[in-house]
Amino acid sequence: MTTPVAIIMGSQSDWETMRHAAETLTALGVACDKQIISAHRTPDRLFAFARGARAAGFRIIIAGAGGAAHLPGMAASLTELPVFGVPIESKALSGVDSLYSIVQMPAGVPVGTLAIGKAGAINAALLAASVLALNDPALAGRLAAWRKAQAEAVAARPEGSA
Ligand code: RP5
Repeated sequence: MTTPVAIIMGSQSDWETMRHAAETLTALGVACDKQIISAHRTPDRLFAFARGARAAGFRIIIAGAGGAAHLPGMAASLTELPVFGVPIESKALSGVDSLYSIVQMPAGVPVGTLAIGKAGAINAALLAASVLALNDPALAGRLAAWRKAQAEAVAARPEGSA
């Protein structure tokens, strides 16, 4: 049994955000591998990972990076697997730098870009699960149940409004 999703991130400091992607996938019963791969500090690791990702059995890559966030785009340049990019909320520019770095890919090398921070990490996992669920009815059922539980957890009226 191969692991379908690779979660890669530029630094240990990104884990606090990217753990939400891992936790969401785990809740849906989707196995994921987690690796620190920096486009700038460990370029050889990036090339080896991205060029071998399909052969390793991965089907989707979730890549989180902050600041000059070149990791998702460079990974996408080295593989035809779907790459979802999560902009990390950077200290200096609140993640706008990360967002712009990830979202403005040139035509021909796509990165599906999510929101900055925790919401983006969770949604990257949900999007990955949605894609995998196209060929996995059991996962489609778990995803539908996850959405139903989310809807049921939302109160009809705000607390303290009576
Ligand atoms: C990026 O630089 C990483 O993705 C991280 O978000 C940012 C800062 O990294 P550290 O200095 O915390 O290692 O490459």
